[in-house]
Amino acid sequence: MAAVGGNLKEAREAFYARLKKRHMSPLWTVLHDLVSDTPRRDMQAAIWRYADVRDYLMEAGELITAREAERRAIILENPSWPGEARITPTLYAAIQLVLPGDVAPAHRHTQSALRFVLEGEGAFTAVDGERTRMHRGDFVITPSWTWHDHGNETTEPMIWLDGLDIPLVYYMNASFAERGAADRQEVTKPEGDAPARYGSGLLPVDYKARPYATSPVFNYPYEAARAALDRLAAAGRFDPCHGIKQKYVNPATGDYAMPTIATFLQYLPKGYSTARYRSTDATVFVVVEGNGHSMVGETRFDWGPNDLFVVPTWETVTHHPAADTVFFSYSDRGVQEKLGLWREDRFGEAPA
Ligand code: GTQ
Ligand code: FE2
Repeated sequence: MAAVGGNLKEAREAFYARLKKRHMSPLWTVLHDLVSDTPRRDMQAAIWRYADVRDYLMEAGELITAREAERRAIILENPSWPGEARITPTLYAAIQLVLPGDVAPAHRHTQSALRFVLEGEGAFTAVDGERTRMHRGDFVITPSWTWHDHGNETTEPMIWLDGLDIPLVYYMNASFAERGAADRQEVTKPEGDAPARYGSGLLPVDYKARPYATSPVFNYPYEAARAALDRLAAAGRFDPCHGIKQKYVNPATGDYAMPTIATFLQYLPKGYSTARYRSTDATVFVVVEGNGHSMVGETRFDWGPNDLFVVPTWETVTHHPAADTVFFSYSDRGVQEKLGLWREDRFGEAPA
């Protein structure tokens, strides 16, 4: 160092410039950004009000058909990352409109999708040869690389939330997609086959579950899930941070229903304010029932049915329901758990 005398700063800059030309860079200028003491704070909390999003979606319905759009959906982007189709670091959210008579043509891709129905009764999606009719609050899965098309033979629009692992797959650059030869895939199984075969507490005798497989049950109806929450609420044992919170699971493995997206259904009775909580999985919340507000860091979000908000990584959250409330939520928790990365902070509160 003595050799460079008083011009150390200039010598360093010159050195960095020479490194850059050779596609190299000094670790010590970026180490604390790369290996941060706590998760980055570059993601924002945000809320989308349903009435607002719905208006835009109906406008889209006048401007483009489902066939031309392939999927008529409006992406909810985290305000921190415009143009990136990300609502959290790894996950995507959009609101999709399927109008009466629409054909959202068959395609398949390596990205996994969840649907959570916000409005409408009885439109369908077909997944690998089987149709399922969808109702408000149903959680429906399109597994990776399965053919799927959507349609609506009812007289009312259907609107659902699309949750996909698009940013995760993009980051790993593992995207493949194919468009079907026909708009509609061939229906090869009767409606109700999957719930009977896999979703009734019974499995085919020689069924072999693969680790990390997507659940063979591809529609988790709200009615059954809601009834279960009611019974659990009556039994008590509320978690101070979560109230009653259940995860959707693959009945063959006991693991999350989807490999890349963990999904949850949660009940908070009127007046039950939750204790402070944070975790490393940035989470998208959908208000299925109820109204109230949440504090996400210092920000207050007032919410009602079908509003959607996102809680950033490691941001402290509390919920304050003014009526009996049900949340659907999703995050990359399952991925983080498998990689040994997931952490939570309950600020001293014990789980229920
Ligand atoms: O419904 O198949 O929001 O493939 C994004 C990609 C929906 C779908 C999205 C998709 C779909
Ligand atoms: Fe798709």
